Amino acid sequence: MLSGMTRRALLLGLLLSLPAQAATPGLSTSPPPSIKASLPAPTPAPTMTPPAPTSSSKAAPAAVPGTPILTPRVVGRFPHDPAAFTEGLELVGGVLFESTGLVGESSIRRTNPQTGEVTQRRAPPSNKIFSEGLTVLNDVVYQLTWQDGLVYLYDAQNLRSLGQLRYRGEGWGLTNDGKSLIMSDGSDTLMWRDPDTFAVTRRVRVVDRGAGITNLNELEYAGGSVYANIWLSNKVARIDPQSGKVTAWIDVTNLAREAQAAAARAGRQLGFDDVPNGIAFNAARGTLLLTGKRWPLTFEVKLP
Ligand SMILES: [Ca+2]
Repeated sequence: MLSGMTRRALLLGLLLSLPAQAATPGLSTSPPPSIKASLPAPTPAPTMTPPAPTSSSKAAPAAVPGTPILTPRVVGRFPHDPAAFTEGLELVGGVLFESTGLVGESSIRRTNPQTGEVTQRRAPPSNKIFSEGLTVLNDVVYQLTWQDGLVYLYDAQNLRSLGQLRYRGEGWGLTNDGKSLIMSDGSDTLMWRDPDTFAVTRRVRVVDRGAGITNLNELEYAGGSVYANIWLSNKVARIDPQSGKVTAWIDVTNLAREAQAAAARAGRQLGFDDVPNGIAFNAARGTLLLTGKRWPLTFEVKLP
């Protein structure tokens, strides 16, 4: 018969042994459930993981809410020239302007947004030019070049040449806020430029929770935000133009998959660089038109 003291000692010994049993080598690498529950939810696709803060995860407590990830709702699908290596897209006055890249294939186009028909097309002055982003301001189309330091100006009504301006560095994406041109060059910085001289008037670094976001590509100014395709990803950043902060990520993985499937049905495969690139705001409908390089479709989407 055990004394009360002995029973308490045995019970205490049993209780003390439980944590030791739980801490077996096989379990020690998994964080306790309470820690897992406090980690951010898994993102829809690997490419949607926002870049980690450069200063290490210690600087980002799990309690800090992440930047919202939005999944667009498709409300329309339209044909898109599967040969178009899209570098710029903008809807003005019912005309969908498109710029396409690659040496020997570059062009500027006026297209029908409903049918995808190219109603007018112009090649750059030299067949060595790689065209990039485009925007339309005050009836003038501005079209960037990748590494030639030239922006071509065209009459938006008929694509008649209006000359050219020069800049330093690479040209990637272009849009405007009604007063200034806004340009990307593959870095994490957006540049505001004077439409008459193309001089830089302002620079803003794009950041998500302190980390610079590089590879900013095709741009669109809509509803007070700048939207940017992130090159070689299924991410579109929604950026506050004042602070440069990413206010949301738009996950276009489903659109990329559907474009890939549509291309496969037509007997071809999209390549690694046939990425989402092309954002045009339809102000009348409050929607965005999204496409990609050599995609057979342009999607009309609403954001949640
Ligand atoms: Ca655009």
